[in-house]
Amino acid sequence: MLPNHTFRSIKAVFSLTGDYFHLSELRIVLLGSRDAGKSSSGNTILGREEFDLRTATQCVKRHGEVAGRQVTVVDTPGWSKNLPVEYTPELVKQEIVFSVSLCPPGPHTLLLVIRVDVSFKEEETNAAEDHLELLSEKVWSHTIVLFTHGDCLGDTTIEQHIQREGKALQWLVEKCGNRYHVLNNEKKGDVTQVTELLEKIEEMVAANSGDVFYPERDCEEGMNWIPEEMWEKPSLPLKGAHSIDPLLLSMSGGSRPETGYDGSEQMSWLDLWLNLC
Ligand SMILES: Nc1nc2c(ncn2[C@@H]2O[C@H](COP(=O)(O)OP(=O)(O)OP(=O)(O)O)[C@@H](O)[C@H]2O)c(=O)[nH]1
Ligand SMILES: [Mg+2]
Repeated sequence: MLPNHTFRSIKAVFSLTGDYFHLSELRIVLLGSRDAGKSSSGNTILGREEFDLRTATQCVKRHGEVAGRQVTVVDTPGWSKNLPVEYTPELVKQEIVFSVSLCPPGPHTLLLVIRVDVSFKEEETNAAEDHLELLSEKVWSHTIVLFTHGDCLGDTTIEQHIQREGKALQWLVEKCGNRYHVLNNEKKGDVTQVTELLEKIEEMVAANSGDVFYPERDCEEGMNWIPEEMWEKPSLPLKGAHSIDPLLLSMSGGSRPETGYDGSEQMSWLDLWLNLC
């Protein structure tokens, strides 16, 4: 049996298209404050109206083929833009933590969604930091800042915007390894903005040696509600084995039809081998 981290590295299989390596499968979690543009960004990434723009109280998972990749996007409920994490309802915090388990064996990236048309200062930065760290401090190496409302930038470049917003936003962008991207969700037909984002994600995955994000057990108290079994899943799940999601679904006391999750994402040794070849 391979250790977990080896499995996760192998799972990030790169294929060669032209002179660029890309992942055949990408798993993305969208996080951010309320109204930041998370659902709109999910729609832009998938190229269709998959996410309802009405505020959701639960995670929603959708899937599609985008630029030759199988892309899974998990949308999450947002926090209050400038309020400390203590003010966020317990259920919202649980959904944030739950989001990463919706795309086993873990998302390739977490996109921290921030709009460029409203100011983002220290309070907003603190709120983003605290909410992301519900998922452990490891989260930063897998996070990309996704700026929305790119159409509001006008002639200003994103670099100028980050500079003008000040130290707090600069600190946050640096914390994310200076990884950022801008989307104009009003221009859904602009496929280039999406493929560029996917390439940035792939670059980050490569820099992380193919590792996907999976929080460690010893992280923030926010993770404590996750059942034992989730942490003790086999390092190489075999086809037909129970996925962690039905378990979590039963924990949450009901079905989540909107997640569209059918538990069929386990990977067999054969899948693994074929992907490697
Ligand atoms: N002009 C412009 N409007 C945008 C853009 N992205 C999102 N919006 C608008 O911003 C508003 C909020 O977008 P949503 O995608 O619903 O934001 P959200 O983060 O999912 O919001 P909650 O689910 O309520 O937390 C909507 O009215 C969108 O149409 C963008 O790039 N440009
Ligand atoms: Mg939304």
